[in-house]
Amino acid sequence: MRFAWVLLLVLGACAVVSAEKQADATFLKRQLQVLNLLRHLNQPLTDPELTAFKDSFSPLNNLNKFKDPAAVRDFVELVTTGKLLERDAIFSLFNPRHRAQMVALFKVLHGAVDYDTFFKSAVWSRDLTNPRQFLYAFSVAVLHREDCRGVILPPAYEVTPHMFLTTDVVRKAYQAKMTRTPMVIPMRFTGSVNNPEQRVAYFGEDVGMNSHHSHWHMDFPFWWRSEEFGEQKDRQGELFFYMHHQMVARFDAERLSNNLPVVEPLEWDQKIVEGFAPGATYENGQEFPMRPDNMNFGDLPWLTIQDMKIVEGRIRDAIASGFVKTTDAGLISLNNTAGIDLLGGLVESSARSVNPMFYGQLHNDGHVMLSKVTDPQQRYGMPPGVMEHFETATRDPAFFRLHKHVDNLFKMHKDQLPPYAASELEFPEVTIEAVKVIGTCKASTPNQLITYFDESHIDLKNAVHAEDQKQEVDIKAVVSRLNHEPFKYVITINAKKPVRGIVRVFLTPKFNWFGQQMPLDVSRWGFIELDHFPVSLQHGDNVVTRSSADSAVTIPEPRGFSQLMGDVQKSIRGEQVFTYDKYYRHCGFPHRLLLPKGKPEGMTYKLYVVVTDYDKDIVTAGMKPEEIESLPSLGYCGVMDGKIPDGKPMGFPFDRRVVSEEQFLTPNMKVVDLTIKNVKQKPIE
Ligand SMILES: *[C@@H]1O[C@H](CO)[C@@H](O)[C@H](O)[C@H]1NC(C)=O
Ligand SMILES: [Cu+2]
Repeated sequence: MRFAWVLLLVLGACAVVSAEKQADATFLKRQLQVLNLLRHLNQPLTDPELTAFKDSFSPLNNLNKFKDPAAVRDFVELVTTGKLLERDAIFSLFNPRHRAQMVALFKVLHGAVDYDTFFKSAVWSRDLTNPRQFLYAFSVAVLHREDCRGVILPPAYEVTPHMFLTTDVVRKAYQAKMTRTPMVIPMRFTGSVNNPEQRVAYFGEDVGMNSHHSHWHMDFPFWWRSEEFGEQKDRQGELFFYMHHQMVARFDAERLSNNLPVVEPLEWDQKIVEGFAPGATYENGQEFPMRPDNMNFGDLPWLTIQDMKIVEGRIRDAIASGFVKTTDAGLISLNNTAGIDLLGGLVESSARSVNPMFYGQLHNDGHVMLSKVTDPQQRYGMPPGVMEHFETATRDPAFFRLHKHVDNLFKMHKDQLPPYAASELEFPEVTIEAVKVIGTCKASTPNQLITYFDESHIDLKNAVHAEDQKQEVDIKAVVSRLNHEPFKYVITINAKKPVRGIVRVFLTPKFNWFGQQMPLDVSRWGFIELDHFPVSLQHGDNVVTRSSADSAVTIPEPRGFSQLMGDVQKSIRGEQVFTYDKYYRHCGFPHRLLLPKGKPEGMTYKLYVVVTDYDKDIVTAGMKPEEIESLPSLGYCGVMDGKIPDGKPMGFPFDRRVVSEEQFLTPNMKVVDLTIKNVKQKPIE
């Protein structure tokens, strides 16, 4: 459970309020139906209950059960006129036609006035629509419907395994299926030792991280119009900046752990030095294109490199001048803490962009340019590359290069803001006296943490067609993944009077690739946020203990499809209890990846801890600290509705320039060295 607990202090400490509830029969039934709906998504429904819904329900006969009957008619028209994307075509969210159809379906699903209508509409549309187009619309609807809170979507890598697995694994899965032999198939990372980039492939190809990234983009769709769909999406533009900024910082830390220099930003008129061979095949049999080394960007029929440079020039102008031009000839200042949110919307760009005609959609188009780089003029009918899907993009090292390019625009903006004044940094009542990090493994010594690689199984049942879904054999892929020992922070804080604070914890490599220590003003941009949490302090010394598992940026390992199905079925039979959490989030960095790998001989990092004033930072006055605590993955994924409780800019106080390191580090901050050691085997606890 998530809690910060303060020794020496019983009253006023943040207690845990678990948001978990025992599932009733209705919830269990719904959860089961959702799983059945997504099984063998590429094949028509066979489940008798769902097939009966499909045969008996028609949205046109239930128009009074939709908020927007016209939306239902529009989608039905797409179906009846045969305009929908073919089922075996490759759905791309970046393709305007594919997206418009998906939104048309989303409006039907999201606008159903009750759960029953929603679910039956989903069943009705499932076999009419392209499977991944359906999956995306359905998932976003589940994530945004009040009556679906707590419903768990099975991991994307088990619903659409082709998007995550290499071709050889899928082929072996088919062999296993044909011969009805249960099988565990090892999956290797792409590339070979001749390619230094392969040393960090375990990070870019981690299925949990790809899942986090794709869920972020479902929680914060760039096409979301809050006027139409409700939900304001508090600080969506800033989250776009910060979540991707953290992915890049995390990737760089991983590279340094593997003796690779930090990633270079892409430039539109320079070659893309590293190639990438995904070694994967779409469900329809088309191979994901591979990109040889040293390719140049090419003009697409509808978008040139020159267009990209012009749009980026306008964004740079806006940042440098401190003003953004609006469509009605107005100007909005960027010179404030809200500037980053505006800029995030502009750069992505999302439907929140204040002027998409003028500032374009730099980031989205960057994805498309990279996706189509091997066949820019579309002469050879190549399918989209991995960069065109949020669930596959991070496999390609170019993803991080594109995002470093984008991140540098945000840095340019942040560097223009005035550095924080002492009054904004200090918390005069509070002094951090000591910080210690303690691992739970037997071999651990204080301030030394251990990482290792372990194995994870991916259920492949959905990767192969099944004639008879009842007689399935167990087929799994086994992948190697980074993990770390559990640890806790022990922070001694002195308070001059009883106060509430927010503890913010950041990690950064101590040395750069050249082995030099970096000034804080340089290193700060690579800080990885490990956690932030509220704490109640009493007068005098307080020893605050916090478990790594409670991190505000990570989520625990999700349950696999089979396990989830088994748990639900057993609970329906009354053999076990199923609990659910209405705040459950699919978005969140996998907890396993909280720490960078480090080195076998140990690698030195710096841990920065900052305590700020809770009563100044929190903007959700009605919310208690323990309620804030029960919101998972706040740090990178914000909240699904309402306001993000912490009003400080994301990454505070390291998001702005540091003029003098000595003056910057006020007594409410503390830095300690920390070693991360990568060992061959999971250490004994
Ligand atoms: C930005 O605003 C600050 C006050 O918050 C001011 O001191 C500074 O001069 C402004 N910068 C520009 C470029 O206007
Ligand atoms: Cu992204």
